[in-house]
Amino acid sequence: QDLGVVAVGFSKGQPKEGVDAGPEALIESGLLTQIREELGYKLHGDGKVEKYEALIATSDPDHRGMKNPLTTSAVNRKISQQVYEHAKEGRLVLTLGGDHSVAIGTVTGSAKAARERLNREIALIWVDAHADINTPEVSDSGNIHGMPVAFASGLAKDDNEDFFGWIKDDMLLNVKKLVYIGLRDVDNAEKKILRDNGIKAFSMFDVDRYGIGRVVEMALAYIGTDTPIHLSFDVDALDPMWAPSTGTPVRGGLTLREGDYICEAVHQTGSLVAIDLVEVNPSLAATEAGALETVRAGCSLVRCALGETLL
Ligand code: DIR
Ligand code: MN
Ligand code: MN
Ligand code: MN
Repeated sequence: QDLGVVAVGFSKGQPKEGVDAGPEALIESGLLTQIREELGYKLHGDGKVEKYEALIATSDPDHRGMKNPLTTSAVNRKISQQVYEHAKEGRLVLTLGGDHSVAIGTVTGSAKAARERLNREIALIWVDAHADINTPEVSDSGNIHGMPVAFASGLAKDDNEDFFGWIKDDMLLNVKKLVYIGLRDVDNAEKKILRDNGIKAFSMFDVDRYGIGRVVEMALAYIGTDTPIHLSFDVDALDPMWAPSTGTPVRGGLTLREGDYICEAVHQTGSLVAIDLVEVNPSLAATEAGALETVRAGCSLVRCALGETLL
């Protein structure tokens, strides 16, 4: 199968440096080689990490409380185009982040391609400790990595093309096709957005209550069959025991096996069209071993989503 790879060295959706080095660490540990040689995918894209230097604004003042809004908008506009171009060729698209703001680009790109190529709306499975659905007005932090679902679904919008106004209707995610797994640190304003919009969410409470097998079964049943699936996996969905080297770790998360299981089950549907693996920040762990463990966990998730572990 053909796999489009987009390696995004971007960190300005949040304040901590180093998450832009995530894709390089994943690739250096051999991820793309394994995908090519052991899993047999044909890779498209040059495998180089993009830094989008030409798109970094020299002056980027806050807009509606958002930090680095011009740069984050411009970089995501480019990512959206890159993902769209792979997806419209029928390639499965793998995006390595970078902070989770990059999903504004990935989700809008795959939503547009699925409408054009398959005449379908995508479903989005968002695996994360956080809901990332703040609008600029309700966000406490102003960090755009806490807003990607709002922008990708049209819950947040802006008329100005320089501030995400480039997101047109044919690029939008239908919130009825969104399902969360792993939530445990959701802001009050986000809880209200989830309630008001009837958004399907499985928190860690549900994982404990039903077990990961039934949670994924319910999530996939909610999406329905014959729907292209975009999987956006924030490595902080995993417990810090497995993925300590990330910007906003939250205890009480998924085990590595539970994360891998989600990826395996989504692969098994045969409907996967795009995968994001984000928020691996090799510079944040207390020990070098912690950074290495996080990279290994990220690689494991991606390989599972590509079918490695299924017999
Ligand atoms: C918080 C933290 N909800 C915010 N969000 C994220 O800044 O909006 N941390 N995404 O990873
Ligand atoms: Mn998160
Ligand atoms: Mn929070
Ligand atoms: Mn996230």
